[in-house]
Parts: sequence; structure tokens; C-alpha cells
Amino acid sequence: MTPVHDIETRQTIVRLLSSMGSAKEIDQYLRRFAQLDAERFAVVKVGGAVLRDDLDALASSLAFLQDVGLTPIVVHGAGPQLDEEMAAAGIEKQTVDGLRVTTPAGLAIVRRVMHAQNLRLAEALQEAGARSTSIVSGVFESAYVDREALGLVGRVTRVELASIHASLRVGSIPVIASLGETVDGQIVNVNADFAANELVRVLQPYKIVFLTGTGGLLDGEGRVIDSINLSTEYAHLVAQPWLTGGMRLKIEQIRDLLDVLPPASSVSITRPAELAKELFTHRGSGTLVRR
Ligand code: X2W
Repeated sequence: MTPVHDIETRQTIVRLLSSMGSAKEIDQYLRRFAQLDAERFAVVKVGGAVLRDDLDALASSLAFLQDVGLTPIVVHGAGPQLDEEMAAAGIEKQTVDGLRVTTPAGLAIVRRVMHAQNLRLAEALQEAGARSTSIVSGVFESAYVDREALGLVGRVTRVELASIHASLRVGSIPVIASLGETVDGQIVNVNADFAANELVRVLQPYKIVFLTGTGGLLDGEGRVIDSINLSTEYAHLVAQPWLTGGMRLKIEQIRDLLDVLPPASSVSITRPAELAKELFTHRGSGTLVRR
């Protein structure tokens, strides 16, 4: 029995979260989550900027979920860290459609930085009292996106869930780096949003959360947009001049993702400190994207 199944523990959790919403709504969410397949609760994508700027809040928010018996599956990137390390090595940044051109010398940096960031998160989780399993290979079977134009960059062709299931079975948070592997065994650089999306397609989790430094999708004045209904607002949104390249890519991907998920699915973009509020209250936090 996990803590969400136990009434007394549930009451304690409700008290802990009481500043965020009414006891009734929090209890309602906890009961609903208790009925779900524990191995498909949530896929949480963590951007490199969050690892850099908000690691403590991230670790405690994820540890809290594990405490209540809702173990998330975490996929992370390391974009800003890669920018920094590549610049230090004198490698100029080049991207094509938001993907980083990756030479063999660049890939060596990608591997080192991804491993380092993965361990950093896994360790921060342990320090916050959570069990975590560091997974840096063997999940994302990949093919080259465009070897000529992009070099050692992959798109995921198959997701191997064995290590993720093994981690979840013992109640440990899988912490997965966005590195891929071709069938020939070549390690490739995979965009972390793409990796998270493929995992979501295969797992069909109940909750899909992108944790970003911005805490949501921002409008032209830098305010977080509460919710987006893609079926009525997509065309208007992507026509906005203030929508940045990264956010545009994200919205396009979320649209594609929602196309392959059950109709009731939604995707949340928020920040670590607001994760519990997003999961356990009607109002939520950050930006909720629906079809
Ligand atoms: C990304 C992988 C890291 C990433 C890159 O090299 O930046 C490609 O572009 P964030 O922090 O989640 O953006 N890979 C191919 O996606 O990190």
C-alpha cells in the first residue's frame, strides 16, 4: 500500500498542502491518483535551466511526490550547461530548427555534461530524502535526424522501458538523460523535449509536466498564460510575434503530442515550486495546454 491509499496519511498530506487549495479538492485529487496505474503517473521533463537555477525546489517537489506514493518519471536536458561548456571549449553554437549541430568533439562534451547533470539531479533527490535511479543510456534507441546537416543528433525510434520499470518497481524515481543510441551503438545527442515526448507516447501517463525556468508560457508582456485550448487558440497563438523560437517549438510539439493521447489529456508547463499546486488543485499553476 502506498501512502495515498492510507486515509490517515492522506489527511496529513492534505494538511501539508492546505495553503494551496481547499482540503476537499486536494483530497479529491489524491483519491483519484491513488486509483491510477502507479507506473504511469507522470512524466516530468526538466529543462537544463531548472537544474541550474532551481535544483533545491526541484528535488524537494519531486521527493514530496515520492513520499505520497506518486513516483514521477523524470527526463532532463542540459541546454544552458552545454552552451557554456561548448563556448569554453571554443565550439561555436550552431542550431538547425532548434537542434544543436553536434560534431564528434561536441558529442564528447554532450556526454560529459549530460552525465554530470544527471548525477547532480539524482544526488539532489537523495539529499532531499528521495530514492532515485540514474539512467544515462539504454532508453532511447535513435536514428540520425540528418547526419549531413546536424551530425551526431538523434530522433527517438524506440523507447526501451525495462530500466524505467525496474526503477519504479522499487519505488525509485527514474532520472533519465536525453542521450540516444543508434542500433550500431553510436551515442547521439537528443533534444530533451523530443525524448520526453517519445516517452509520453509510449507510456501514456496520466500527467505530463514540463518544468521550465519561466514557469509557463509567457505572453507578450512576460505574464504566464493560464491555459491554452489548442483547438480554438492554436492558429492565433503561433501567429503572435512575441512567441519565441523555443516556446513555438514547444507548443508545436505539445500539439503533436496531444494528438496521440486520449482526449482528456493535458500538458502543464510550470516551475518546480508550483508542481504540487499544479497537480493537486483545480486552479493549478503555470500554463495548462489542452486540445
Ligand atoms: C539538446 C539536448 C539538451 C536539451 C542540446 O544539445 O541542447 C539537441 O539540440 P534543455 O535544457 O531541455 O533544452 N539537444 C539535439 O534539450 O536541454
